[in-house]
Amino acid sequence: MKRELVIFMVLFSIFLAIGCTGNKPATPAETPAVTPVETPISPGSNVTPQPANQGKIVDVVIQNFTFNPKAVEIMTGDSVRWKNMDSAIHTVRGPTFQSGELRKGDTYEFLFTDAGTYNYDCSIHPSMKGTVVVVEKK
Ligand SMILES: [Cu+2]
Repeated sequence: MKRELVIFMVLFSIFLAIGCTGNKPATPAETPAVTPVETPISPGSNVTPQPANQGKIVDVVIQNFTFNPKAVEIMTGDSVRWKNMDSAIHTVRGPTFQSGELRKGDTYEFLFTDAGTYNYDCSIHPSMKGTVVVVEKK
């Protein structure tokens, strides 16, 4: 609620500032059909509340038959998101996770909840290897 007020004030200030310069021709008709995106917080019982302490997402790009970066270090609760940028199909195969076939542009995301070192590869090209090191979040 407070944030919305601040946004409104900022927008209003900008509106005033533009109005004061007065030396610019009016911008071409703006489309008034912009509907604000309302996301009401309903107490629906089927809505799982987001954990307050959400981890970050670390990106790994699959390109030229290589995981890049080859090794990432994250905290428990963080996720790794792989994205295949090759024309070739790749997968991400680890001890506790397994993606489907990733075509160009496809992503696969896995949330790591347990600390440890996870060596993984591509099941189609097992010479492609990578490592995720998960450190216990204090
Ligand atoms: Cu591959």
